[in-house]
Amino acid sequence: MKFEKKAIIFDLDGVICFTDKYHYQAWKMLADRLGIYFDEKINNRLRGVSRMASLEIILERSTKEYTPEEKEAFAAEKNENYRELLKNMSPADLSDEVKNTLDELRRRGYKLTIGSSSKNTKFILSRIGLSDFFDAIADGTDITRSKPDPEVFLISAAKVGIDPADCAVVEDAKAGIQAAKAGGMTALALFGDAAGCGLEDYDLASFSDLLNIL
Ligand code: B16
Ligand code: MG
Repeated sequence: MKFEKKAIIFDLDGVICFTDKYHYQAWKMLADRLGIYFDEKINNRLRGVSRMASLEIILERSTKEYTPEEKEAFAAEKNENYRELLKNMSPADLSDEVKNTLDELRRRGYKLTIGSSSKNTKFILSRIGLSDFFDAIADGTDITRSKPDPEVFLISAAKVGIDPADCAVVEDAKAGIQAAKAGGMTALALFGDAAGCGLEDYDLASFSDLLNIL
């Protein structure tokens, strides 16, 4: 199968690089401090979900009610833990497969952009040495509605002036696949709960499988 596209929009966490373990550790530190049960299975539900929506999922197991101000403080505390952990990342966290595939896609003339829910997108890209690589970045700082709303992908496409119908989105989260389809884009699922979710246009066997279908 071949997809005729002009731009490829990449999710960041779970597609370009893997920050799951740092999200997990940072949320776990907060949950332990608050005495709330939290495990890797619950963490899987946080993929592609915004920071505040993630906090609400964690607080489902809390016996206490918290005010909006307390919740803001918890989210800020988690983010401080998380950013400290992200300092462990380096260009070694960008695999050769991802880098070589991105380079080849660029050589083939595609616009390459990011569409991530994360407000830490630019920091993560700087840690893995991709600060200046992408043609455009749309992230958690640009949007008011998180995936499965298509806002982040529509902004990313608009930044490079490409019609949504000419964009393919690469996602590891079902919420991201839903967002791509809601935006009128082609949805390519890679790992996570995106793969086999039933809404995707194609299941990628690996990141470099992009070179077979584009
Ligand atoms: P932050 P993506 C998402 O990034 C993560 O998958 C999700 O786990 C996280 O809660 C969300 O970003 C917000 O991240 O707290 O850094 O703003 O997969 O959309 O690249
Ligand atoms: Mg993701």
